[in-house]
Amino acid sequence: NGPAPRRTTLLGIPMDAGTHVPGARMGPDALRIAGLAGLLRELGHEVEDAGDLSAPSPQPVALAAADAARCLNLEEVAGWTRDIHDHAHRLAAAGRLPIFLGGDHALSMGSVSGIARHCREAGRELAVLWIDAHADFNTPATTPSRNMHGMSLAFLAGEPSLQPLLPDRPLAPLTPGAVSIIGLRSIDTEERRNVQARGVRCIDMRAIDEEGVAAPMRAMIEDWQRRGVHLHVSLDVDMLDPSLAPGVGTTVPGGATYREAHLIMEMLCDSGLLGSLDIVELNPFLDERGRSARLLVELVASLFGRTVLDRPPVRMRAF
Ligand code: Z70
Ligand code: MN
Ligand code: MN
Ligand code: MN
Repeated sequence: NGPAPRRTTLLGIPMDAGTHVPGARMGPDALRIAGLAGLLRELGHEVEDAGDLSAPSPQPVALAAADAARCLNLEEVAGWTRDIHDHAHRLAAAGRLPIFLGGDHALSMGSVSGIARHCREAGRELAVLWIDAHADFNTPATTPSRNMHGMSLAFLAGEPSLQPLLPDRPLAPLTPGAVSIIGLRSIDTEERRNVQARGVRCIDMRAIDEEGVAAPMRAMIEDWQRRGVHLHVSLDVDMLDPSLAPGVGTTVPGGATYREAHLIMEMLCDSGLLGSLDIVELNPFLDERGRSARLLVELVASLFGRTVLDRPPVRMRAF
């Protein structure tokens, strides 16, 4: 009695232009070698592997000069963002459940904006769950690193200085109520101001220590179900504790345990709301014998319906 079969499409995005640490471009193949497609099929889902996007040519971006100087590989990231956006929009419009295999977290500027455009056309509300040690809410003016993977959520929330990344595409900036971050434990001083000023819902590690993941997840899921959203999950590997998932460029101690991570995935599966997924920041060059890639694939299995035992149908509260 697993979840309904889904029509999934794997899209590899071998980019690491969003960070100064190279290696995430190897992520898509590591996830394939760890058995992602076979596992989804075993769980009863249809899987189409659309292969990898090829690296786009750098594209001009009309950012203010001072801002442009604060963005590493800006033209490359712009090229990726526009290409990914178009693919994401097309896949969602075709009724697929896209799984974007990263690649660094800057790819979500394209994936989420493309999904948001589809949702707006389809009259669906979009909610985004950002599973991450970081908030990725820096702007060119606040970034301490110039790495654009630390700006992706700010862009998606409508940060004005970054909007020229995606010209000529109907933009649907995410409202604060549409974004939730879980796993947060590393935030820069000015980035914190950006997050708090926007009123984004944050479940940080302090909250997880005090309440676990089940209670806050249940509250969010009930809210999303009431609103009937398309849920986009953006899974940054560094949310996990580095002892479990060392294959990532920016490890932060004190991350989620194996069981917390699986429970989040199981609850998301039971919600029936998942509409699209990013798996980002896996850096196979830094991994230990493929264990981070394998753990990610196990987590995706939980997200797509693997359970220990059959469970009675989830009865969600009636509204
Ligand atoms: C820091 C910055 C970041 C991911 C690191 C780190 C950002 N706030 N994001 N790893 N996924 O440089 O902006
Ligand atoms: Mn293309
Ligand atoms: Mn991130
Ligand atoms: Mn992160």
